[in-house]
Amino acid sequence: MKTVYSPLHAGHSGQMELVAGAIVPGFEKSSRAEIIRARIESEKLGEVLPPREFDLSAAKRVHRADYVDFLPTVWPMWVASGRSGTAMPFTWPTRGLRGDVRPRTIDALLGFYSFDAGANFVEGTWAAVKSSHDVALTAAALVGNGERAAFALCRPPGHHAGSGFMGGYCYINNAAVAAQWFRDQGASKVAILDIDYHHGNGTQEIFYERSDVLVANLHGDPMGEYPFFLGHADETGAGEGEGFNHNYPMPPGTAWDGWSAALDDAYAKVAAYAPDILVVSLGVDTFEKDPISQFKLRSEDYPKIGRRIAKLGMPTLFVMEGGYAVEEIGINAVGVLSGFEDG
Ligand code: SP5
Ligand code: ZN
Repeated sequence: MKTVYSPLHAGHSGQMELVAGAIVPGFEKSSRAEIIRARIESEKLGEVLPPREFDLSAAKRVHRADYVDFLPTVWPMWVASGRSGTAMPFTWPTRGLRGDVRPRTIDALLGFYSFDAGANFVEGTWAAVKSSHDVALTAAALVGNGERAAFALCRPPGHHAGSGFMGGYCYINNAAVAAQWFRDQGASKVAILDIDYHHGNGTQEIFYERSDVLVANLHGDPMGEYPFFLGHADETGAGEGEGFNHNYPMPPGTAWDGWSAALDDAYAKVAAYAPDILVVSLGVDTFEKDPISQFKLRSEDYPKIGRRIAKLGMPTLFVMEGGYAVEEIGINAVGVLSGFEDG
């Protein structure tokens, strides 16, 4: 399997995040991508290619144009307002406030275009976000051109980013952009299987009223887990999209038996839908040693996931999402990909 990777991700580093009332170094750090790439090389998974540059028209098919155009302006506005360090929001237009009037200053705009303080900017963030988007589309094109599968080693991740907002370390929803790109290239149906520990709220929101992109999501129960405000089992789609969104919220402590039962159910939903293309939002923060998550998958489980997905027999694009146990992130992520190759 070929991998697409860009070194530009590394400019998105040194950012801080708010955890339990303290500002701490971000969990979503650049060593994540480097360790995965090193593992791809040591396991000889296949060639590692640079991305081609794409314009932002594909991103604007799933995100609001004003949101996409805001992203490259964040750091320059932050600096122009006399700041340095990490740009992050501190106020949001929640219920009872005006969320329909676009404000003018950077502090207000950061809140206007986000749902949490988890998508921060440093100087190299926009270049990294753009490269991650290019990585996803370049890998999508490999699958579009007939490869059985490809791996988009995206960093930063994307699945929490919605049509008009960032959050949860995510800016552009790489998997959603790729899925839409496949549609625009002529695929009639695309399925997205999101196996990151956290609910892919952005992906769900983007496709919620559509029947041409099926979304299945396995994740920690939002009653007690981030992103808290979406991802319940009763969210099944709306309008045209009714019946085309499937959520599998699971309790803390879920290990292979419970998790793989949910995967089997999602597998059946995807198989019955019979998409032209499968996009896998690949997070490995389901791992037992993940520092911010509560599932108990073990390293030996990841190849089993890959083999199971391979049995669907669909052209498959893997898009990297979360996973914060940096020491094992290469073993686990490449475990899924190698399992797919064997399956
Ligand atoms: C792509 C992705 O996996 N995003 C995840 C964003 C999670 N943000 C919330 C982190 C909450 C951290 N809680 C830390 C508990 C440490 N013991
Ligand atoms: Zn996650």
